[in-house]
Amino acid sequence: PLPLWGEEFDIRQLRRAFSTSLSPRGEILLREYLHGWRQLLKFMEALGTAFGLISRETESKISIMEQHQEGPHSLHYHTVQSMVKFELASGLVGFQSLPAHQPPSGCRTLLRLHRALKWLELFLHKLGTSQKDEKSSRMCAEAYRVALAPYHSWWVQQAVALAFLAMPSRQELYHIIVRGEKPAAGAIVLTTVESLSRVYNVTQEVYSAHGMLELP
Ligand code: 1Q0
Repeated sequence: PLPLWGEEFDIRQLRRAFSTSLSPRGEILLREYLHGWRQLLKFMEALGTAFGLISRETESKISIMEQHQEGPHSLHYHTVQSMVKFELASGLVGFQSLPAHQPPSGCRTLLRLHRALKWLELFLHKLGTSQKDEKSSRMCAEAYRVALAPYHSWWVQQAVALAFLAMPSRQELYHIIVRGEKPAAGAIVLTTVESLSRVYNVTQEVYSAHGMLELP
């Protein structure tokens, strides 16, 4: 019933984007990282209007990062590490809230995506190890409670809870995610989880080393 999904979203592209975003020297390449997010956005957009708020919010965060990448300091927005170094040295991180005329910093914006990546990691891990009768909406909600809810207002939490009710079933999700390769479906999902979690862990270390896990 949802033919569009198959043509758009490709989990292998998603995995490739995130695994190539981690350079051999342990740097996170922002271009590839954001490319991975663009893939996820395709997925979300195909889920329909119930997910409009979530995809608009994601789009907005990706765009802010892209503006930094294309701005006058583009060279510094090559990797997560170079961005952190640059914004720290220039006083642009925004440890207290930034004045309204200043665009949101790369660091605080990436932090939002970074937390959401944890949600995805937890959710996909649940999906990849789930039994046939488990509910995807429940897997979503449990991952959300751990990874994102603590950072969201009550209103956002209510809106997200509603969206989860519109989540496709586990079987439909598998259908979109891995189309042809049914026998290995769980394995494909779990390899993706591994790439996501490597990237997540490196980012987490960088942010925690600079006391940047709670930027307003
Ligand atoms: C498809 C379902 C995904 C649901 C994931 C839960 C995320 C809900 C986030 C909703 C946020 C909308 C309202 C705004 C929140 C902001 O306050 C908050 C903080 O930003 P700020 O500037 O106010 O401090 N923003 C965020 O936390 C950013 C959240 C970004 C949302 C990321 C959603 C992750 C989606 C992943 C793709 C789903 C694909 C699932 C299957 C993948 C198959 C391989």
